[in-house]
Amino acid sequence: MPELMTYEREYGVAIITIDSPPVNALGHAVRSAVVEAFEKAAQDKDVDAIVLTCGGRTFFAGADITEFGKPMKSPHLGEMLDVIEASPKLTVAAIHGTALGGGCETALCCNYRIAIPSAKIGLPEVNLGLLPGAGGTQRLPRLVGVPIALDMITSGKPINANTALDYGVFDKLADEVALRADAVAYARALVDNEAPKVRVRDREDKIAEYKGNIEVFDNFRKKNARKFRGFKAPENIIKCIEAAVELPFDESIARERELFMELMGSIESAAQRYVFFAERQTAKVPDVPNDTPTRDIKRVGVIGAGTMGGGITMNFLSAGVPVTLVEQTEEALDRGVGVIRKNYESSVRKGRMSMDAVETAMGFINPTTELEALGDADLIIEAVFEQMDIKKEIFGKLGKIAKDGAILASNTSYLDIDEIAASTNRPQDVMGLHFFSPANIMPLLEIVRGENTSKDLINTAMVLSKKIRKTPVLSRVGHGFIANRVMTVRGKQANMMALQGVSPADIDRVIFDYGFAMGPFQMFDLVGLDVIGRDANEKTVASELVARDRLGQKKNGGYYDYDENRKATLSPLAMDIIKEVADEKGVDQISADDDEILARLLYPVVNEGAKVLDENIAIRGSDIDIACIKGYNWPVYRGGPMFWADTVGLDKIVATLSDFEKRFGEAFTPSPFLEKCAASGERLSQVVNE
Ligand code: 3H9
Repeated sequence: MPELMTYEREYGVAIITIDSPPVNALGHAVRSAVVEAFEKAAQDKDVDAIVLTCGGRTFFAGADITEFGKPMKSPHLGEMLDVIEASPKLTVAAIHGTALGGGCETALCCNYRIAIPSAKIGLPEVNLGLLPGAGGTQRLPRLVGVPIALDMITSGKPINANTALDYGVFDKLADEVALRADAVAYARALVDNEAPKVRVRDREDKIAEYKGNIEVFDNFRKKNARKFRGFKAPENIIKCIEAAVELPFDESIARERELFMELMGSIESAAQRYVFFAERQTAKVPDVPNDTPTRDIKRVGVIGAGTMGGGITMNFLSAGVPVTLVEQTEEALDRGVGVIRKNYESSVRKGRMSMDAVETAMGFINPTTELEALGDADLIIEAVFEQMDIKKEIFGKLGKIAKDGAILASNTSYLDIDEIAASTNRPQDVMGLHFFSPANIMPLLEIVRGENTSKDLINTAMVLSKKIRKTPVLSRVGHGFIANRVMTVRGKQANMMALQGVSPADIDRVIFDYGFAMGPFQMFDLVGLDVIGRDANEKTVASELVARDRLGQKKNGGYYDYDENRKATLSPLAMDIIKEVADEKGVDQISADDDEILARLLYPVVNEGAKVLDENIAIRGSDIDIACIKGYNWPVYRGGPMFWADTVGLDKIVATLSDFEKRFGEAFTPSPFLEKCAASGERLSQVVNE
């Protein structure tokens, strides 16, 4: 372990270096060390200025999140910052890596900031359901003005060094490899030139013009209403910046504290902090340590240029990995490649990508109708129809075509990876890589581990997922794996309730109000009823709608009719069909209020999650949450189904499920594992299958 704090002196400048791996989080030991060092420098008569810097990979990445929720030990972050700000010697923060949250706030308490060109700075607390609670909402607007501060703090996105220099957050850029020397020289020069000891808190020039300007805040609220829906932190952040403009510093910082504490006690923030750590857990597999060897993936093959195959391909092209894309016919291939280009070009229109980058990405694609062209691929991902016999045939051929050591993966959503693996001569090289639609956008990647999948495949997939910017979640083989399996029950219950006479519009509204972007019927219409209803062997509302050429948004509407602006109204025809199907099946008509609608839709998801844990399909309860958040946009401030269930109370969920079981049948029978957790007080979000 490096020394936590070193104190050196050069040219009359004290250099305080903190080195607390991995990210120099401002935990109690670090705060104490900083205070001690600043007090020492204050007394040090050979010192005129102080450089505060960090060792390791980054400047302070923020408060230590693991301390949240526990009693805070003095010196608190605010106390530490007071010591820095009150320093009798001129102070310079020397920044590399990412100065985030409390790290940014620390830098803002120094008189000057110097950073290397690769450094970033920002206030990402909003992503934890919090606000910068150590003066960030008060000092940043004083440097950058109100509009930029509103954007930066409510988005949580860090800015790069050049932008920070432009905005006046950084005062100077250092040489990329000479931060320490440049910082010392800068501090020395500032002292020699009698530069003022600027305290950001005293500056008013960037905020004065916003005094009494309510509009700038209200317009910002209106513009972002959709984005902020359900989250508590953005509104509190806006209030803090209003206070920064309207109140004297000492009063507004007290207001910041109050609004910070309010968030700290909220379930929303607890959920988002849980998600932060849960996301970092998913790549950890108990019997596959991080030092397990990985296979080199230099070239990828994708079989199938349809919606999924195309989306999967884009992930690799964007990461600069060449892809051989295989289709059966030239027409299908041209169509697939055309869609990929169109998707990229739409990113250009949205300003997210340059045309040059599109051409670079497209240059990595090698379209072909020859399966044999996959002979040099290190990883082959099959993304064809969900039919076992077709998949087996392909994997049988791949066993002969693929080079030794190539990974053979299926993007199947439901099928048995072990059965697919058995059709090759190398089951140890077979795994599932399950992407979520649209595959170029949705961040979840389920890594499916078959009975014989070798461990290095799993580690390779974990590493690869980072490269293509996906969040990996490991699943054992089981119908629907994790995310689809637990979420399918929600769709089933939505259909059942509609047949019982509950309006699809009410069901969608309840789910929207819970925090999802849309309800199940809106989603069915968006995905396409032909896709949803394809596998149905029985008469369903969706299949009846399709029979009347109503495919959803893409053709004639579905559950809803859509006007030219895509504004939806519930379709009278769909309602007639629902009634017709319900009558034919003899479904009793039963009304439900909003609470019951929510419970009937989401408690079965919790129950299914408990089964997934019990069957060892998922390693952790938190992995299920991440799968639902990243694959189905489960609202992050609810923490996912398992965390949410813990906040509702497992006792209550079991009792409600038992009641539903009596009224509606075995679809609601509580899983014995859920009952066990409810009885023992174990939290689903904390379950780990070792
Ligand atoms: C705050 O500052 C509040 C204040 O305003 C007010 C207070 C009064 N604490 O992500 P990585 C761990 S709120 C504790 O894999 P990367 C992380 O869990 C804070 N631990 O690396 C992981 O542990 P493990 C505002 C932390 O290189 C390891 O470090 N700041 C913290 O991909 C490596 O992390 C933030 O929200 C922390 N603050 O990314 C920044 N941060 O190895 C949050 C990380 O055991 N952090 N860890 O799994 C990040 O965004 C990224 O970690 C960072 C590095 C960009 C820094």
